[in-house]
Formats: sequence, C-alpha cells, structure tokens
Amino acid sequence: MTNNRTFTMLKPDSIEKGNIGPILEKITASGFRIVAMKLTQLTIPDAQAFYAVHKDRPFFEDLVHYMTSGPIVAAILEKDNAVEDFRTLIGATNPAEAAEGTIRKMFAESISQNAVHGSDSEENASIESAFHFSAREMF
Ligand code: IDP
Ligand code: MG
Repeated sequence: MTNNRTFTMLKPDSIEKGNIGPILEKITASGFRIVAMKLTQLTIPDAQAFYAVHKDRPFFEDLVHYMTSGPIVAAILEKDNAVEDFRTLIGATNPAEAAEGTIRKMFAESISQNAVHGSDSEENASIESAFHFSAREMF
C-alpha cells in the first residue's frame, strides 16, 4: 500500500438509514476510486481486534456493540494523498464539530454513531485493508 490508498467502512447507522448510495456518491464525486468493496458484518472478536487501540477507552464496549449491530460496507479507496484527503472529507469524529459539507456533518447522528470510518495513517490503512481483504482482492 502506498500513499494513494486508504480504508473506509460505512458504519451500521449508514446502512440502516439507507445511506450507502449517497455516501458512495459523495466519496466518488470527491475524486476517490473504489479499489475493493464488500457488504459484510463484523463479529464481536472482529470488532475488538479492529479497534484494539481503543480497548482501554470508556466507550470501547459500546463501540464494539454498535459496530457489530448490523451490516457495514468495507472499502479500499484510491486517490493522491488518500489518507489525509479522506479524513478531511469525513470531518471530525463528533459530527457536532464536523465542518459543513463533510460526510459526518451530512450523515452522522452522534460521536459514537458517526456514519463512516477513515484510516488515520498509511500504516493503518494498510493494516485495516488487510483485515478485510485478501491480497488478490486489493489489485
Ligand atoms: P475516528 O473514527 O474519527 O478516527 P477515533 O478516536 O479513532 O475516531 O474513535 C473510533 C470510533 O470510536 C469513532 O469513530 C466513534 O465511533 C467511537 N468514539 C470515539 N470517541 C468516542 C466517544 O467519546 N464516545 C463514544 N464513541 C466514541
Ligand atoms: Mg480512528
């Protein structure tokens, strides 16, 4: 993985509210190419492993419960400067603090149910992509 790819998940609230189409439209209209994508559901061990960095945070149990509560869409996205540009596109973790026009401002309802995930570094983009996709799915 080079600096032109990032990893995203459309979280369960986005699928529940029928926002897969509008969010993907916003992502592709912002210049990202979808390299790999799947509709799937995390198990509790999956979510615990994916978010292991947050295991000591007070919201960890709620986060795992929420992320396993329904289907998600996992995807790898490609664009120049993908990691940073995607974090800008999604906006702040708390939608109340997210800038106008960002995905979280438009589609998220709370700091916990915040519509989308975006990798925070190239290294994590690579690790998170490999968590969800095999090497031959990441062509
Ligand atoms: P990020 O998704 O913007 O990178 P992180 O700090 O990595 O934010 O947190 C991971 C996820 O954990 C968030 O997207 C959100 O779903 C949840 N989360 C983060 N902070 C809080 C909080 O203070 N209360 C409840 N849930 C939170
Ligand atoms: Mg994060």
